[in-house]
Formats: sequence, C-alpha cells, structure tokens
Amino acid sequence: MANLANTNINASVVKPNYDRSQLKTRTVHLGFGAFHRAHQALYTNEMLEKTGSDWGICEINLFGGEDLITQLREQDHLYTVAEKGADSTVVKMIGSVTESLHPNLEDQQTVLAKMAEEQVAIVSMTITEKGYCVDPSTGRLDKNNGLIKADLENPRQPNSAIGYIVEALRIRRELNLKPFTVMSCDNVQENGHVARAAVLDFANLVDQDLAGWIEANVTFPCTMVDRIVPAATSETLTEITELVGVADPCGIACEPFRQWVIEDNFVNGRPEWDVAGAEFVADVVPFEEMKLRMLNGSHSFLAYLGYLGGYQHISDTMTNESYRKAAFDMMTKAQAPTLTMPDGTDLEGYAKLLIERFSNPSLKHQTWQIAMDGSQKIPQRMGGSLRFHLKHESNFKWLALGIAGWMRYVSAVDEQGNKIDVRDPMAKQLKAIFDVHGASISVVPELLSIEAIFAADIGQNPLIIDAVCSAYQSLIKNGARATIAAL
Ligand code: NAI
Ligand code: CS2
Repeated sequence: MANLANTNINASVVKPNYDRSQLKTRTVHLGFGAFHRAHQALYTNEMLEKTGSDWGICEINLFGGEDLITQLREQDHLYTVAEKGADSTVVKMIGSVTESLHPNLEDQQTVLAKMAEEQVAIVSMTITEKGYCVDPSTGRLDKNNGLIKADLENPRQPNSAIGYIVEALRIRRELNLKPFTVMSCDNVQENGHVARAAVLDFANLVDQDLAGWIEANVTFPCTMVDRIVPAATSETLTEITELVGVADPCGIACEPFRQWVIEDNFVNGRPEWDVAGAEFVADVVPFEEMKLRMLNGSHSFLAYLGYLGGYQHISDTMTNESYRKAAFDMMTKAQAPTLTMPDGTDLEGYAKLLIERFSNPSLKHQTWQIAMDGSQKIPQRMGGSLRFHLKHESNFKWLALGIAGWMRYVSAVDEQGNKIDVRDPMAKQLKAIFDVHGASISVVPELLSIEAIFAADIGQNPLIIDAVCSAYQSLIKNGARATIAAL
C-alpha cells in the first residue's frame, strides 16, 4: 500500500535532509502519544538537520497504541506533523525515529534489553500524570497502586514505567554499563524530582543496594514542555492526507508555538536540542510552575466550566467574552501572583499570548480531553496557588470556581441531565461519593477530604470549603455560563 516511505509526497512537506541510516538508538522514549510526536521527536528532527549527529529514538508504548506502532513500522518510522496557525499550516516529515517496540507486540524482555543497550543514554517519558504511580498530593510512590503492587512482587517482569526503569538500570549495573538519564517530559510539577522519587521509592523496596547506586549515578533532569497537541481525530487525519498526498495514520496536528526548557543535568551525554530552540538552564522549576499554573491551570478551569457551559473546544470558550476575561483573570490574578520568576519575566505578556493560543480556531482541542484525569491534574495546577492565597489572605475565587467546576463535572451528569463520560484513575471512588450525596452541597466537603487530591491544609480549611461550596451552589443553581459571567 502506498505510504509515506514508498510514495512521492507533496512538495510542500518539509522533509528530513540528513542521512537517516547513520542514526543510532541513543534515546528510548516511553509514550509514543500525540505530544511526543509533535514535540521531542520534532525537536530531535530539527537538531539532526542542523548538527548531523546520530541521536535516534526508539519509540515504546507500554499501554495501548499497538496499532500506532505497527503503522509506524509500515512507513519506515516516518510520520508527519501539521503545525496549524490561525491562517496557515506547515507540514513537516519527521525522520528522527529509528525503531519501535511494544511489550504486547514483542515482550517485556525485548523492551528491557533495548533499554539496557550500551549506546542508550537517555530514557525519556510522556506517560501522562498517572504513569508515575505517585500520590498526586505528595509526589511519592503510591504503594497501593495496582501496577506497582504487581511489579513489587515480580520486579524482573515489570509492567509500570517505573518498574521498567528500575529493572533496566539493574541490568545495566549488572553489565557494568553506564546508567542512562531519566528525562520526564510530562506536565508534572518538578517532573524530574517526581520521577526520581518514584524510581528510588520503588528501588528501595526491591533492592536497597541498587537504590543506592541509582541515587549516586542516575540523573533526572526537570523539563518544562509546552505545545498544544490535541488528540488526533478522523478530521485531523483526513486533513493531513490532503496536505501530504498520502494517508499518514501516525500524523498529528498541533499549534505553531513550542517551548522546551531543560535542566542541563545529563549523566551520559545529550543531544544539542538548543540548536532547535530548546533552552538548557540550571533551574527549570520556576518555568515549570509558571506554565503549569498559568497555562494548565486555566486550561483545566476552561475545560470543566467550558464543558458544563456546552462548549466542545477550548477555542469555542474563547468566543465568549466572559470566559475569555475569566481565563485571563485566572492567569493574572489567581496564578501569576503566586510565582517567583527570574527578573524580567513578563507574566502579563505571557497571559496575553496564552489567550491568543487558546483562541486558535484551527486547533480542535476538546474540553472533554483536558477534563480527563482531573484528580492527577488539580493538585499541581491549583493546590500550590491556593496555599499561597491562604497565606497572603488574597482572593482565590477563580481557583475555588475551577475546583467547583471539576466537582460538578465529575458528578458525571451535565447541566442538561446528560451523562458525562468521566475518565479518571479515581473515577470509581468519585462515583461512590456521588452515589451517596447526589449533587447536593454536602458532596463538596466530602470531595475536599480526599487527601490524595487535596492535602489537609487545603481541603480542611474553612475558607476554602466555604468558597468552593458557594461556587458549587452557583453552578447548580445558575449554571456555568451565568456563574462565569457573574465572576
Ligand atoms: P496520549 O493519550 O496521546 O498518549 C499517552 C501516552 O501515555 C501513550 O503513549 C500511552 O502509552 C502512555 N501511557 C498512558 N498511561 C500510561 C501508564 N500508566 N504508564 C505508562 N505509559 C502510559 O497523550 P499525549 O497528548 O501524548 O500526552 C501525554 C502527556 O504529555 C500528557 O499527559 C502531558 O503530561 C504531556 N503533555 C502533553 C501535551 C499536549 O498538548 N498533548 C503538552 C505538554 C505535555
Ligand atoms: C492540557 C495540556 O490536556 C491537558 O491537560 O492542559 O496537555 C496542554 O495542552 C499542554 O500542557 C500544553 O503544553
């Protein structure tokens, strides 16, 4: 069948200009999802164009995505990215992927053997917040997580990403090989520190000697990653087929904007991603916090209140002036004051740029998609800011409404009485609470007492309970659109 690798494609597609046969698998990436395709693999592609180095990537999906891996192989690991601005689109063919694996297509041992190959220097990850198997409010390994429990019983045959990393490092140590750097590219606050804590907590439970070796030899740089990459839909793929001239089932569309700030802390070498626009810095944490609170915090706010208000996409919410103003205020009044940034950082300018990015009508970013996994997202997007406002006795009404919006959303019934398909690792626990309380106001303190989501200093604070209760009541009585308009 005609595909990207064996057919002439449209001349407008920007193709890799380097010799792909010279690439070696020096990075193993866990999580060949939408984001990685349009971010890290694309940065690597552009770095290869400029440097002629040999840093290729092996793509691995530990959960799901078998079809994607099979299709990628059929087209010689080439795929396309469509960067969609409000008025024009640029399509790039990505050549940085050298190979791919899946434990369900191969087996666990093949995946581990790849991670333990001598030339592999980095294991990177986009495995979603829940992939770290940590308690979201503490960032420490959740020993009661089903995957972790099974891996602790059988650490040589892991299933979780954390279990794979620890076992691969054990093999490398046994083979006297250098370790690899573990680089998280997920939207997790202090993602490197969380990855490190999860790996060390796990290793300490299986082999303390190994844990000591990891602690002394492995680095876990923090990264701030940014590019809006909605899940591909059949419309996206049809549009990509038209732009490319042949179907690309691995193609993905995203916004033109991209940003990557990386802590320069690699134990076994790294690509020169800076030639492709990434920034290497000594401390990423302030940038991560800025992005998580201002971009992701207002994204979650718009996702819950937008979905409840009947908006399918983020760009649709931006056509409503009161949503637009509420999102800007959330960024500048609720989140920006909580940040400590290097001199010269223009947070108001950043907020304006975010509103412009959210308004891009070419990106069909579903509110439902962003609303997913709220139990993992809310703590890092809103929890720290709430703590700041309590301490400074400042106004946090936007955060209270965001949390009330999440509560109304996870009730699983929308304002018209239709069912909401709630996807969340804690969905069962949330449903059990609504089964007892229904939509009544008593559900608010009950949800705020889930310590995995709301640490006690937040969830038990009377000011927070009051503010979330009154926002929740307004959502029940007046609906999301009127509540936002009255904010
Ligand atoms: P996706 O749904 O397309 O891909 C999810 C990936 O995570 C898949 O490769 C899947 O195999 C893997 N995965 C899921 N659960 C896992 C688990 N328990 N253990 C190991 N792997 C697991 O999602 P997408 O868009 O690629 O996003 C992934 C993550 O990337 C996000 O959660 C976020 O942290 C980060 N990110 C996403 C952005 C976006 O706009 N899509 C932008 C910035 C960061
Ligand atoms: C979004 C992010 O799905 C979500 O939770 O908030 O994926 C967001 O699109 C990215 O972080 C943008 O960089």
